[in-house]
Amino acid sequence: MKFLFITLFPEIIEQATGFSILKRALEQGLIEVSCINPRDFAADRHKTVDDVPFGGGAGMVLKVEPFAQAINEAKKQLPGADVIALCPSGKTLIQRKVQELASSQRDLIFLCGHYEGFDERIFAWVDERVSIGDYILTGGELPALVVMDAVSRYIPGVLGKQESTQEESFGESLLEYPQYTRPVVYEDMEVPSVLRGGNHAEIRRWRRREALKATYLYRPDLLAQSDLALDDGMLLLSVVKEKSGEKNG
Ligand code: 4H7
Repeated sequence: MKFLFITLFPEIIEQATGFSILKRALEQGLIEVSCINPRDFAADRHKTVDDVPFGGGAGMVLKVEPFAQAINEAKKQLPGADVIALCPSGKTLIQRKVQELASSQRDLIFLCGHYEGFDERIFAWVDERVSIGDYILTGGELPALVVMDAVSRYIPGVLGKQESTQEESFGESLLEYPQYTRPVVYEDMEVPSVLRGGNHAEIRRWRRREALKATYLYRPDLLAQSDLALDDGMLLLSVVKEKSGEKNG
């Protein structure tokens, strides 16, 4: 899958893709990353990409021509790609959307604004607006990298067998169970004994209960979306009872 970033700061993208799993995926040719800088399409000798807003007001607005030309060039390089603008007015990214973007197999062109917003006319070149959450950032580069990172995990071969997306959080609308490694005791804190015995059915049940417990304690809103089996209901009930016992002595 190919990702093309339209950005005034390609160094941010180059820096962020040089590590760990994404670096390996690039080296293996499972993903490709490139950038187009709208400044290269600026018409004047000062390479101007922004201008004062019509109607007045503080700040500057990103000019439509260099950004539109950058998108046209991007579409020439990646025919059939989706153009996604990262902006606070976009639909909030969720895991389901990540899965959809990955399974569509279409390449992605990310349009990143910085400091200022876009001239509204640029959205005629955009297929969809995506936000990574309800907060304001200085630019769209970090959100675009977040989308690419999340999507890349679903591309076959990007994750090893070890790290697979099969039994993870949010796919199932539950948080993950807690994990431990050596040492068995650290500053009085002990690894739960069930994990050190070899009873795999017992371990599976403990992990399921802990996943339900974590979700109940930290993200109870997720329980409403998760479609639990009867066994899960029983485990959850035992968690709730345990918690109410702790509270009331
Ligand atoms: C596009 C349009 C994404 C990009 C406007 C981008 C948060 C997110 C940006 C803006 C982003 C997100 C212009 C909005 C300047 C803020 C003061 C860059 N912020 N800006 N305004 N949540 N900022 O995904």
